[in-house]
Parts: sequence; C-alpha cells; structure tokens
Amino acid sequence: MKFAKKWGGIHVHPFVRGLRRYPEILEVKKTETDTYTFGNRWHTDQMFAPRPAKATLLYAKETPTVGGDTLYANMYDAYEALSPGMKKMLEPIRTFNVGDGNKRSAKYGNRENRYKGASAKPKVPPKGVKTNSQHPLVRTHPETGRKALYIGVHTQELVGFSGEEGNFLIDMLRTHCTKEEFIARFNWQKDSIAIWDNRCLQHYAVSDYPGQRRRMHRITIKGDKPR
Ligand SMILES: O=C(O)CCC(=O)C(=O)O
Ligand SMILES: [Fe+2]
Repeated sequence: MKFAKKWGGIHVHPFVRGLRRYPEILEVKKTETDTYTFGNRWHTDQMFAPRPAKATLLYAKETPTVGGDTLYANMYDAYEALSPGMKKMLEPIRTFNVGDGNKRSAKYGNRENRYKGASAKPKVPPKGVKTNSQHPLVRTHPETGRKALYIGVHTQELVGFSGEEGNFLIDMLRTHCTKEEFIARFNWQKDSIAIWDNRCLQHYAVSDYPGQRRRMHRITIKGDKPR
C-alpha cells in the first residue's frame, strides 16, 4: 500500500469487496476447483467509471506451476497502426461504457456467476456511484501527450451510431487492438509485482491453469477524466 501510494491516491472499486482488514486491497483468487477467471477478457480497468483507475498494481501471492500469465496490448501502437483515414474518422467518436449489473449481464451471465469462484465478491454499488460513462474513443495520455485507442470489454456502443454500425466498428477495433504485434506477455513468479497504465493498455488474464491455485493482491490508483 505504501508503494502504491507513490503513484497517487488509492482507488477503491465501487462494487468489488476488498480484503476485510485492508479494503483498499482486492484479492484476485482462483482455487483448484474454481472455473471463473477474473479479468479473462480484453479490458482496461473500470472503464465504466467517469474517472477510471489510471494504474493497477498486482502482486503475486500464489502462482500456478505453469500458466496464469497476463497479456498486455499497447493501445498507442494500436492507434498508430491505423490508416490516416480511419484515425480521422475515429477521432471525434465517444464510447458508451457500462459496468456490472448493466447490459453485459444479459450477454455474459449474471453477476453471481461472473464472480463465482473468485474471492473478489461483488458488493452493491454505493448510492451515487456511476457505473456507466461516455469516454473518447481516442484519448490523449495526460503525461506523454500521445494518442491511444481507448476501448475494452465495457464498451457497448458508439455515441451517435446505430447499434449495427457501432457493433461493426467495435468488433473491428477489438480485433485490431489485440493483434500479436501489440502484445506483451507477463509470466508471474511468486512475489512478482506488475504495475500498468490503464490509459494506454488493455490487459487479459489467461485462463490456462485448470486445477491449480493462483492468488494476487491488487490495488488500483485513482485516475482523471479521459480526454
Ligand atoms: O489476474 C490477472 O492477471 C489480471 C486480472 C485483472 O484484470 C485485474 O486485476 O485488473
Ligand atoms: Fe483488469
């Protein structure tokens, strides 16, 4: 927690419960019998929030003997690889992004199922916590000034486009963003720490260690409104 605070204020997840003694720390745990893998979709953390976490810090407490890597896709590279025509078209677009208990529940199963087997237990979002937000599809990183594609599993619609058009573009961009060329793979050892920048990456927890345990401690750092 001391190390995490060097990067900014700690962002507490609006509806995933943290550890009893340290509510700022969320435990991402998969046991030998669990089948659900937390984070097993390309996403950027808490994109449904008006001010999504800028960074996520993960600390490996228990790792499987093989597997359980995390993949990272570079959204600067994904943006820069687009043609000038596509960049121009995407530039003004805004996305509509939703958290749990919204549309995704219909598509991906209900909340209880989604968190089953993870010690990351859902809690009801406190009153006044917004769980859907519009963001720019192309965002400018506030520190580097570079442009990055900003899209993830939370992205449901493109504002001002029909569902059909939005789905077409979202699917195209999802495929584009996760090309091998943009991906790095982190192989965890016990006591590894990774910290990543949610403003220019998507990440994906690989679910390839059935019957084994994996347990991580996670802290997220407060971020700004994407621009
Ligand atoms: O467990 C992992 O490798 C990553 C899970 C995840 O998406 C997260 O902690 O934000
Ligand atoms: Fe994540």
